[in-house]
Amino acid sequence: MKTAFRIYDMNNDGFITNGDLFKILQLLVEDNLTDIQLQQLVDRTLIAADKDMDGKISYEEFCNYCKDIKIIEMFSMNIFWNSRVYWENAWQDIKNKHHL
Ligand SMILES: [Ca+2]
Ligand SMILES: [Ca+2]
Repeated sequence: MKTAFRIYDMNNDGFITNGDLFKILQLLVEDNLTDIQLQQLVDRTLIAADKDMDGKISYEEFCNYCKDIKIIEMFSMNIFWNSRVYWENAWQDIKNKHHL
């Protein structure tokens, strides 16, 4: 879980912010989404995960959110980075979840 959180927390400040999420998703989706679509996904994810509404996702919020979306599966395993098929399935889940 901690590892997954660190992957998301690109600048290692202990919180996942809008900027962190944007960067990681940008890496993940490559050219499949425009920046605007990407930003919408980031915003929705933040709103969904940020329970105390301070605009960033703490480790606890991240854990709770992952229980819902199972995103942990793809970020907790390095398999994700090498497996295109695995990612595409996971991405489909995200799209369903967020009604994209
Ligand atoms: Ca951060
Ligand atoms: Ca928060």
